[in-house]
Amino acid sequence: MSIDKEMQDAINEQINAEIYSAYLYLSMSSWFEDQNLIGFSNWMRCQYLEESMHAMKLYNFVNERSGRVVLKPIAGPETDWDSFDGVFQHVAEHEAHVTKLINNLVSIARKLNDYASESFLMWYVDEQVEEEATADEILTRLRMIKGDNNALYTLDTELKARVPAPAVLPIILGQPVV
Ligand code: OFO
Repeated sequence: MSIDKEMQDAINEQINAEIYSAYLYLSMSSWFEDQNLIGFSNWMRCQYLEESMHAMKLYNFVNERSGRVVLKPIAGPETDWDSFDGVFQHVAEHEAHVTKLINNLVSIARKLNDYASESFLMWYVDEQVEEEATADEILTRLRMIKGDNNALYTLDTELKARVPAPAVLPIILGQPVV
C-alpha cells in the first residue's frame, strides 16, 4: 500500500528539517574549527553526517512506500555564537525542537492508521532521546569547566575520538545495513 499524501508531505518537510540540522551542525563545526577546537569540530562533523543519514533514512522510506521525495530550499543556519556552552545550549534547544517535529509525525501516522510509518518513526523517537541526552551531557560538562582551559582541552581530545556510526554511509547510499 503506497504512502498517504498527507504522510508523504509531512515526511518531506522532515527531510528538509534534517538537512537543515546537518547544515546547522556543519556551521557549528566551522565555528569550532575557527576556535582551534578540533575535537569539537570533529564531533560536529560527525553530527552533520548523522543528520544527513536521518534525512536519507526518511528519503529511502518514502521511496520504499512508492511515494515521491520533493526537496525544498534549506534555510541558512546561524554562523556565530558567543561561547562554547552557548553552542551546546543551541544544540539542546534544537534537538528538543526536532523531538516535537518527530512526535508530530507520529501523531499524523496514528491519525491515518499508517502503522508502517508509525513503526518506522519509532526509530526517530528513540534516536531523539539519545540526541537530547548527549547534547545535555556535553552542555553540563561545558558549564562545569567554564574558564578551565585544561579541562576544555581534555574534553576536546575526547570529542576528537568520535567517528560516524557504521550505518551512516550505507543508509546515505541506500544500501542494506549489515
Ligand atoms: Fe539531531 O536529530 Fe535528526 O532526527
